[in-house]
Amino acid sequence: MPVAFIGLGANLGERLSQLRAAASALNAVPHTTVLGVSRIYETPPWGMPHQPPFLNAVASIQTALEPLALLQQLKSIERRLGRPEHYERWSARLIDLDILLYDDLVIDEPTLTIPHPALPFRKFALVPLLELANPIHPLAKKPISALLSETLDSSDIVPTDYTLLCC
Ligand code: A4P
Ligand code: MG
Repeated sequence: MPVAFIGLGANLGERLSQLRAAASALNAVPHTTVLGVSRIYETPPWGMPHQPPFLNAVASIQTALEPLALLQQLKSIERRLGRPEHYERWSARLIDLDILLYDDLVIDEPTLTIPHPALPFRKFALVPLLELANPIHPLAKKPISALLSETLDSSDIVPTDYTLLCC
């Protein structure tokens, strides 16, 4: 069954409980099991000045859902956790769920880009992903560890003592 990596982020509201609720909801998605969860990191807002800091984590999942069906499930979890259906892109958020990698698939469609285009540039995604696995990025043709050592992102991301506690 395909393995995917999901980025979780929140910078509004009860960030920790929202991340935990999202991880539990992910484990309840049909035909999907959470295989592992990273530590939770406190991270400065990337590319979004004047916003509160984020909590970020990554979960690995095994899923029989096709990528677009998985994206619909993630959007449904975001809405159930209070994220409005329409919002300004890159605005502060109660919860954000992104598909970072889905096996070694490469998809470039209007509603879905895999691998997530910003993955190589974001320590807050690369570091927790690397806690779980070191897959080859199918476009860069390099492992995540190599992307992390090459990234210019110097942000100070800090592991917390919190865990996702989900599954
Ligand atoms: N979409 C396309 N590809 C994907 C994918 N691989 N995973 C589409 C998920 N969604 C994908 O995303 C907008 C649309 O992108 C979706 O409807 C889907 O069809 P969104 O999550 O609804 O909106 P957004 O999050 O405002 O935009 P975007 O481009 O997803 O932004 P990112 O990449 O999520 O970045 N700094 C820190 N420290 N931590 C963060 O988590 N997050 C962002 C947002 C910026 N800075 C951050 C963080
Ligand atoms: Mg997003």
